[in-house]
Parts: sequence; C-alpha cells; structure tokens
Amino acid sequence: MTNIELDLKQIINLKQYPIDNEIFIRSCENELDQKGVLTLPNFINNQTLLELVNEAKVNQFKAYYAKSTHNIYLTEIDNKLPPDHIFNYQVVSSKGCITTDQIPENSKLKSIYGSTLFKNFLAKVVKEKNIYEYSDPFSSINIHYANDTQELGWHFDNSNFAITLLLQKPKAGGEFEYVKNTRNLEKNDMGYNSVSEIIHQKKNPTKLDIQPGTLVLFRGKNSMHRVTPTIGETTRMLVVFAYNSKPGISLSKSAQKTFFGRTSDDIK
Ligand SMILES: O=C(O)CCC(=O)C(=O)O
Ligand SMILES: [Fe+2]
Repeated sequence: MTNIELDLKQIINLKQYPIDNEIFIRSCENELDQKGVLTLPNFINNQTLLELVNEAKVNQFKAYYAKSTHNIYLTEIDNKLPPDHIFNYQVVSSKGCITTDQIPENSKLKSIYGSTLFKNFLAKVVKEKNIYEYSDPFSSINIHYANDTQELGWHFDNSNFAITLLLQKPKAGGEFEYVKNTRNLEKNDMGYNSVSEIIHQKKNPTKLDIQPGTLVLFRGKNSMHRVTPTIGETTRMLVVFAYNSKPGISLSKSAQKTFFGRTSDDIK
C-alpha cells in the first residue's frame, strides 16, 4: 500500500463503504444503472469534511466567476430550427470555480482523487477499463461555488459520468434536480417532448436531497439536470472529480477560457 492508500483510511469511511470489495462494487454499479445516480452519504468522515470546507473557504477568493447563457444541449443555436424551438431554449448558469492548480498539493482532495483504490472503484462502477486524470493543470479537480442567486441551468453533460462531493449546502435552494433518460444520444433521440414538458413545468423532475460529505456518481449525458439558485448567504460548495477513459487528454483551450477564465498558456 502506498502512503496515499494508507491516508485513505483517515479520509473515507471505508467501514461503511468498502470500495475494494467486489460485492459492494457490484451493488453500486447496479444502483447507478437503475437510478442513473448513486449517492454515498458520509463518504468522507466529519473531520475531513470540516478540513475540506475550511480549505475551500480559504481559497474561495481565487474563484473565477462566470455567468453564461446556453441551451440545454450545450451547443450553439441551430438557425435551421425556429428561435422558439426547445433546442434553442436558453437558460442561465452562474457560478465560481477554482481549479486543480489552485488546490493545495497536500489537500485531502488530491489524496482521494489520485488514489488507485478510489480510481479502481470508480472505473468498475462506471464500467470503464481504467480512468485517467486530465493532462491540463485545471480540469481534474474543481471546486464550484454558488453564492446567493447563482445557479446551474438545465443541461446534458458531455461526459459519460460525473463524480461530485458536496462540501457545503446553502440554507435553501441549490438543489440538484434531474430527469432520467430524457434523451437517447446513441439513438439520435433528442428528447424534445420530455425536455419541453420539464421546461414548461408540465412534468416534475426528481429532486436529490444531498447532504455535505456525500459522494455522488451521476450519468448526465442523457439525463437533463440542473442546480436551482442558491437562496441566502451560505454558499453552495461542491467538488467535481473529473476523469477520462483515455490518458493524455486536456480540455480544449477555448473550453479552459470559458470555464476557468484562463488557459494553460497563461500560467507558464
Ligand atoms: O453541482 C452539481 O451538483 C452538479 C454539477 C453538474 O451538473 C456539472 O458540473 O455538470
Ligand atoms: Fe452536469
């Protein structure tokens, strides 16, 4: 066992979540398949949670805040479709973000993210052979901050799976809402009717009540989701652990600029 793996015992609740146990892994895989989402409450212990909240607060001043308008499919507008077509419907996202290079080297977030045990667990649950960190200095671990009124608008993810760890929950709002299998990208089904029903409030999404310390695995490629506006002065703080199914992948420079306000060229 490496030091990182030894450290993991002091970070993750391995008694409740034996992440190297094949039966446990299988049960996680099944739950993710069935629900499209897997939540593991108290994944990290209370001491670690306190430490990580503190660390996130200390580094919040470094956050790059951006407000953007985008469609639910995270693409450019399609001018061949009418402006009022649901494909072209615009929503707002506004949040702050700090990047891997802005998180201390000795942060427990880096111990978790880089741990072989953790990566093997995730890979099996999401049915990937292996998972790899990003090659650029920004994208692997991000902390998102949503202050009063900030939100993440309805969208489908580009990635096959997402892994998040909630650190701090606002007094109200900041709720994760989703609709399982709204579209089927593989079958070219854009899900216009379902998307439209949600947007026009003819159908209700599923709400996920997540407490701080919870690890969430989510398949957001075909399930539209959003985070409702934060209400009140307590910031929603959430860690995103991002991996690829192939090594050596960087986020494009233009995406770096959009998400982080700078590119890897700026820090050389
Ligand atoms: O903040 C969350 O809980 C979800 C984040 C999300 O959907 C995303 O980053 O794509
Ligand atoms: Fe998402």
